[in-house]
Parts: sequence; structure tokens; C-alpha cells
Amino acid sequence: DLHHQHSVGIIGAPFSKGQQRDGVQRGADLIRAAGLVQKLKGQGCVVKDYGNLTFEEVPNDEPIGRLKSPRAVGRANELLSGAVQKIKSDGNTCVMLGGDHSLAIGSIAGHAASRHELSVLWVDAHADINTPLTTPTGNIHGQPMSYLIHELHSKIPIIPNFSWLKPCVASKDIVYIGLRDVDPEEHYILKYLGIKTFSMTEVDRLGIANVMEQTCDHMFSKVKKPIHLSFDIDALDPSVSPATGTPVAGGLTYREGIYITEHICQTGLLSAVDIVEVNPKQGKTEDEITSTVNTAVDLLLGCFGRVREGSHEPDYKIPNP
Ligand code: 4U7
Ligand code: MN
Ligand code: MN
Ligand code: MN
Repeated sequence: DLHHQHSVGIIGAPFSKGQQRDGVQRGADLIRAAGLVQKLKGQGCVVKDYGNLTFEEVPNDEPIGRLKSPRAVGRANELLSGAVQKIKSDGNTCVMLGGDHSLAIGSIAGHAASRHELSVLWVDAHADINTPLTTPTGNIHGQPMSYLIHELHSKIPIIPNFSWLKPCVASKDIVYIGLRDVDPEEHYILKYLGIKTFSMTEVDRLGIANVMEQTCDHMFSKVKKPIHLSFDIDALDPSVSPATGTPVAGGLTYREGIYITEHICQTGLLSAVDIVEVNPKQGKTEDEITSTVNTAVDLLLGCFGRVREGSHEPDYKIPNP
């Protein structure tokens, strides 16, 4: 609804070991420095910033098969999962500022631990559903969904520092928007599990309004579950958000991105949001960094009640001269 007050709990996760590019660990602080908390308060939200997690160095974190930094990623996500559970038990919508997208493992697992059944809306150029055996790169930011889905449990090997994690999302409760760089093994998995996807082709064919109608129809087909929105900034076109590690041409426009957040806000069911993969070191100029960070902030404002038509206090009166 448009008038309820959003209680927002923010957790920063300055973590980068789910991939190999330095800089993504600075995303959370840059999004804060762009005024996120003040802007959310300015639109009527009650905001608590829980600060940043501290990730200790994990020694002897040798690759396991193709998997890179498995122990560090497992430990970081265990910590994040606990923090998200705390923020949810305090009665907030949780905002997780990454960091790379491997952090969705802990964010979604922590959210699921406090809410049982979730719908997951994954907005990304990529499907991030490689398993540790299908990954072409070994980077865990390309794998988080496979660790979380019940139906893939038997395909995930035992990994050190992941024993705390139990799969917590059903295939039927997932929707993807923005796909345009999907590995063949990932494409098979998406089809095999019958996961609902709106690639950029569907966004082009249907338009974003129709995509969001169908997304909500799919997510609310039975009961109205709380929504976990996992938003990878690379879902947007590199002309909008260039400062990211794996940009892919042909992405969502700024307006399509904002429309997604406005529509999800209006469901009244948004329960947790991730904003990930903002990497200032991947920006070629200061403007590229600023536009990426400001877009991340605007997406979050859309999640928490900002509407482009404008708004006013219910008791506002035009001043008399
Ligand atoms: B992101 C990739 F192979 N699929 O698995 C992989 F193309 O969180 C890319 O969406 C993953 O940015 C991208 O490494 C991860 C690759
Ligand atoms: Mn609302
Ligand atoms: Mn991506
Ligand atoms: Mn991603």
C-alpha cells in the first residue's frame, strides 16, 4: 500500500570473494555515501543501519575442484544469514548492500529462516544457477541459486563452511527478469526445473508492465508469500550502470529497473532486498561510478514507496497568502 510506513533495516556486506575483481566490496559504503539512509527517511521510512559485517581472513582457502574461495564464501554467508535473521526478527524489511552476488546465499537463507516460504525475484543479466560441477569459472557469484533450491540439493557436493546451509527455496517460487547471458548448463537447469524466466527477449516482446503482471501472477498463484528481491546491478544496461564486474550489453533501461521496484513495492509483500555487484573499480570515469551508485540508490527508493508521479502528506493544505 502507498501509505504504510516502511521499517527498513540495512546491512552492509563488503565481500568480494565470490568473484575475482577487486572493488565490489566497496559497494555498500558508496551506496550509503550517496545518501541512501537520509533519502529513505525523507520519503517517510523508519530506517535502522546495522552497519557493515566484518569478514575475517580465511586461511588455506584452496580451490576445491573448480570452486574458488569456498571456505571464505561459506563463512561470510553464515555470518550474513545470522544478521538477516536478526534484522527480520526486529520487524524490518531487510536491505543487504553487497558485495558480490554470492551473498544471496546468506541473505536468502537468513530471510527464509525467519519467514519459512518465500518467493524470490532474481533481476540479473545472469541466472547464477551453476552448480559447483557446472561452473565454467569457479566463481561462486555465478552459483548462489543452485545452493538454495530444494530440487538441486542432490547436485551440490559437501563444501567446507557450508554445513549450516539448508536449501530453502522451491523452483516454482522463483522468477527471473533480465536474462541475456546464460550458460548452456544453466539453460538446461532452468528448463529442467521449469523455472519462470523473463529474458530480455520477453521484456522486449511484452513490455515491463506486462512482465511485472505475469511475475506477480506467478508468485501469488497460491498463497501470498513474502518476496525476496535479489537485484544484480548488471541487470541494467551498461549505459546506466557500467561500474560492475560482468556487464552485458542489451540490458534493462533505468525506467524498466525503477518500474520493477515500484511494482514490487505496491504488492506490500517485499520482505528483503539485495543490491549487489556495484564495483567502483570497474567504472572508467567518476561519472560511470556515480551513475551506477545513484541508480542503485534509486532502485532502493522505488522499493520503499517512492513514486514518480510525486506524493504529498494526507493533511497538506495550500498556504493562504
Ligand atoms: B553475477 C558466469 F560463466 N555464468 O558462472 C559464471 F558467464 O552475480 C557469470 O550475475 C556469472 O554477476 C555472473 O561465472 C555472476 C560466466
Ligand atoms: Mn508500500
Ligand atoms: Mn549478473
Ligand atoms: Mn548476479
